Amino acid sequence: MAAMTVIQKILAAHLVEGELKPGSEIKIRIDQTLCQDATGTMAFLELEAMGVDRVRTDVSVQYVDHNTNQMGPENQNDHLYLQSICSAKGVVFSRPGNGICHQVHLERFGAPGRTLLGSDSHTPTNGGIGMLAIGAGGLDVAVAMAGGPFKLACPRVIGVRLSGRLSPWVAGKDVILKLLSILGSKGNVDTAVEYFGPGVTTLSVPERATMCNMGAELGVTSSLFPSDRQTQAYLRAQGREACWQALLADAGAAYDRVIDIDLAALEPLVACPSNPANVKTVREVAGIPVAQVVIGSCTNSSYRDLCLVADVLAGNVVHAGVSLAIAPGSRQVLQMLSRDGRLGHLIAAGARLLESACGPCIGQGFSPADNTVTVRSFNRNFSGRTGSKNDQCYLVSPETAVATALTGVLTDPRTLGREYPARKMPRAFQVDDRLLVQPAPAGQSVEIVRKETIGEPPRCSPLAEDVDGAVLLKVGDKITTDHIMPAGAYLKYRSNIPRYAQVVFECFNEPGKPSFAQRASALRDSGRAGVILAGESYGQGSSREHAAICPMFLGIRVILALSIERIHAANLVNFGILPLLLKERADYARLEAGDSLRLEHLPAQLRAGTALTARVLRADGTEFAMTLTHALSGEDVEMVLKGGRLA
Ligand code: MIC
Ligand code: SF4
Repeated sequence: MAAMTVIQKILAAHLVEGELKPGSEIKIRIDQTLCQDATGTMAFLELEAMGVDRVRTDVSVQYVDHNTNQMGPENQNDHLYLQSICSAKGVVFSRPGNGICHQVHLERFGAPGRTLLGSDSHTPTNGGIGMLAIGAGGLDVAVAMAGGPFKLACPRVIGVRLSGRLSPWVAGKDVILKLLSILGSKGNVDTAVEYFGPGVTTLSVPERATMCNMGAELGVTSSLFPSDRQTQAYLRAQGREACWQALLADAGAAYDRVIDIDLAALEPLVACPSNPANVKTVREVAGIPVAQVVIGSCTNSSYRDLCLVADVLAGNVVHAGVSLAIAPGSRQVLQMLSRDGRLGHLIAAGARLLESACGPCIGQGFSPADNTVTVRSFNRNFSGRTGSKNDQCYLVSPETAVATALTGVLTDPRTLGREYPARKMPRAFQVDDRLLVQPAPAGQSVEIVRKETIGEPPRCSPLAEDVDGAVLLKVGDKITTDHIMPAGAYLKYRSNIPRYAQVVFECFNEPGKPSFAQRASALRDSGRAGVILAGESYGQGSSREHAAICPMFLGIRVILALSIERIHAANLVNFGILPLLLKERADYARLEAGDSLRLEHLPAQLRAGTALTARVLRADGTEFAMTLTHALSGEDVEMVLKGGRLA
């Protein structure tokens, strides 16, 4: 047998259907699933709609970490529903307060060599311990919970060869920012990243997890580290050594492409507004006045990260011009900071402590003031995601963030002139699983708590034989799911589709004019199909299937784009929206909002191959024909024609 990468080994061990050839469609068995509350409610409503009694995975966990603000009853309505449905269906429920899904999963559940499917795009965080962890829409995760395989394009594997050792004040975050500067945030669909080389052993599990976490910003299917002695030591310290296995790439394993990174040559980096791949050295932008620093999120809120932050803050007070907020990634992290006294340093320094949850990362509080800079240890800085319009959000390591909090200006931490606090991993983490609620035994009846804000997943009608559509909106490249479906203050409407749909594409609405939602529903009610026209890399970012469900609810049936990101494309198909690709930029350029689009004999065209013809009728009465393509499998075609997976 040919030499294999770790990713290929895990795929081979889980292959249910297909051939391990890059680009070809495969189905794999899923060992574990993870859901969070902002996507989980819909996933469980979908599981119920499928009539599934009990999940069939080895482990499924539901976390409450996104919707914890509780401004109004909606959030806790979701929590109560989730806790009861998890008990009934055999799913572990991680109570609010226990921490952010990816961090807690890494601590308490993830295992090398196994597969994890999560209804959150940063699920690959668990690649830090050699797990093949993939983000997907809630419906795909529901299918996996029901025991169904997960369908994906077999990824080509990019090998990132690490050599050397990080210098003081340079962090795992800087490595992934470097990789983002090389690979960019688009064009990496159906690719996976595997780290290897002599530098790997110098990186601790939390650093590895940070790097795998932000692989999501590359748009890759997954990122993964081999499982080695570091992994073993981490799992031992979590009291879980039994799940450890060594997992290394075979000598001579062939990567599709190899990227070399010398850890010793790296310096502190920063992702500038408003894309995670807009990377510069901190030196280049140092000195910008900063009004707010936030340390937390699933990227950088581990015990290791917060020890570093506390040690730097010890004995100091945060700069007078800066508001510093800190959200520990998990209750374990918070308990350990409390036990070792470091929590006291944070409090004394004036840090504003937030609960162990996503919080400001998803616009739940701490929105920055107008025309001020916010510096965050997070993974995304898409425009407006902080909850403030025209925000200026910079993404950095905890090292750079804490240095900045002390000086009040964006600061290269090496210039603090201080000794770098020792980075030692604990021999034993403080394990306390009492906020993990085990499900009721199979067969025991459980009352499902279904308050009135818990809706039903909306169904979609079959696609017509001849689709008569109109382009409602023309948007540019790199449109994220945050553009399509804003979170922030609207996150609490995740279980109420008619309400949430009112803010689809809100960022493109103009004052005094009908909103996108109004225009789309008017078109839908006239019996025509809504069409969105987009450039490259449509649907970047989060896995939220609401970016498909809510447009579908408003009558959007076709997305015409130059390219579409993996998770979003799958979500579109799951909810009956046809993702079509424009062959040429020239076609994108000549189409305008207001144009009519006719797709005749659509089922026959879709079944016949990957190219299809559309007729465009311009507002001025002129007409032209255009060739479009699609990347749908036979199964996808039938599903989208029927109106999606639930149909
Ligand atoms: C995000 O970081 O955007 C989220 C919120 O975690 C999303 C999921 C969601 O929208 O609920 C993600 O990354 O998938
Ligand atoms: Fe939560 Fe932010 Fe991580 Fe998404 S990226 S899971 S919102 S912490």
